[in-house]
Amino acid sequence: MKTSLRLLHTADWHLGKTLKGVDRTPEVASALEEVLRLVRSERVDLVLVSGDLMDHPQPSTEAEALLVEFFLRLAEAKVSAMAIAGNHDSGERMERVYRQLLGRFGVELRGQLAFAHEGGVVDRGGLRVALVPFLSERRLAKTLELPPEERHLAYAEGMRRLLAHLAQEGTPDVYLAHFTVAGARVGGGEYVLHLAEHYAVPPGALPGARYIALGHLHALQQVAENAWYPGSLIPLDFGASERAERGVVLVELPLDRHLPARVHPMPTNWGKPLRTFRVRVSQVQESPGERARILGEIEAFPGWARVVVQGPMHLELRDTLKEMERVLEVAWEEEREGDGGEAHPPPSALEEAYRQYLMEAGRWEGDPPGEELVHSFAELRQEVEEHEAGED
Ligand SMILES: [Mn+2]
Repeated sequence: MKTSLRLLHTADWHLGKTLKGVDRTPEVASALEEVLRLVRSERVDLVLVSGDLMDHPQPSTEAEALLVEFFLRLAEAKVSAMAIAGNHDSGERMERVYRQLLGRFGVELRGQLAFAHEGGVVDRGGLRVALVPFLSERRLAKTLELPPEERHLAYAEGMRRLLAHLAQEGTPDVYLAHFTVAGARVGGGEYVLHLAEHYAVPPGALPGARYIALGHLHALQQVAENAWYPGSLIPLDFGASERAERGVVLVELPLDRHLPARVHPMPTNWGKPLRTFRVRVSQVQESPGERARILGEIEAFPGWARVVVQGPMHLELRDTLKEMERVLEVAWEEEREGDGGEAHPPPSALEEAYRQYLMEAGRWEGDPPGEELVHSFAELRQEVEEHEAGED
């Protein structure tokens, strides 16, 4: 006799992702095959996808085809699924196209936030699940109908109210949500904008559900007693992604509500690994043997590589590296006296670049102070992006 439900929690697929011109979609597709294999071998009843199914609001046809195929194959296997939009997805597309279409096959998708009485909490054979797609700060203020004087209410407080509101008629068993929990580790590839401190929700603001299935941060981790991120399906970007642990989370939810959920994080190594190699020009020039050893090591690496070279520009070395099929980027750094050899990571978003500009221009301390300017800049950019995406 069945005594518990078996849930498989995944997130941040980023279908359609390209890295330095290389389409990663085939790697995500293989990872999704592995997910389907796990669904069978682990006898999963319900699959939860916590946002960022797509990398881009206007995804490639291949990305869309894979998304549809995945859910149809689950439906054929008579496995239920629920998913929400993340900040990379077009909430409107998910709501108006995929929800309509895949809803016919028993898949519950939400692109736009709904309160409990509007369908924001679904009941599947007694299991109540709250579906909380990504909300920008601006939309959160609008959704909660905050008066202008409260618009600057922190994101954390807004989310706390929202999550609590969804629990008005009894706390749902499970939440699906896409946001940053304060204090969590990033896994690489997230937008800096949406990771800024004012977007983080403290663990104390999370509801007392039996399980909270989070998406947004790309590293596998537990952030509260009942809340987990599975991380992205594949390593998405150079930097933190190279080392972060990723995977899926298998959750056994006893039918007896008084029993706690049993959570099994399952680390995976899907997708090609990413690695940054650091090379000094002086090292390469030392001897032909040393040069062959270094280049051989890069060539033998089975994933995608970035090479950071330190020292004076060396055209022949640069061209040799650029011709290697798996080397996606060659970056040059001036060698500095007493430099520990750490490359400064490139600014990963416009906000980072703007922050750096303010510091360099000596405008960090001032009126208004730097962080406030960056915040306004981020809001403005977000407004433009949302407008372009046809939201509102
Ligand atoms: Mn993501």
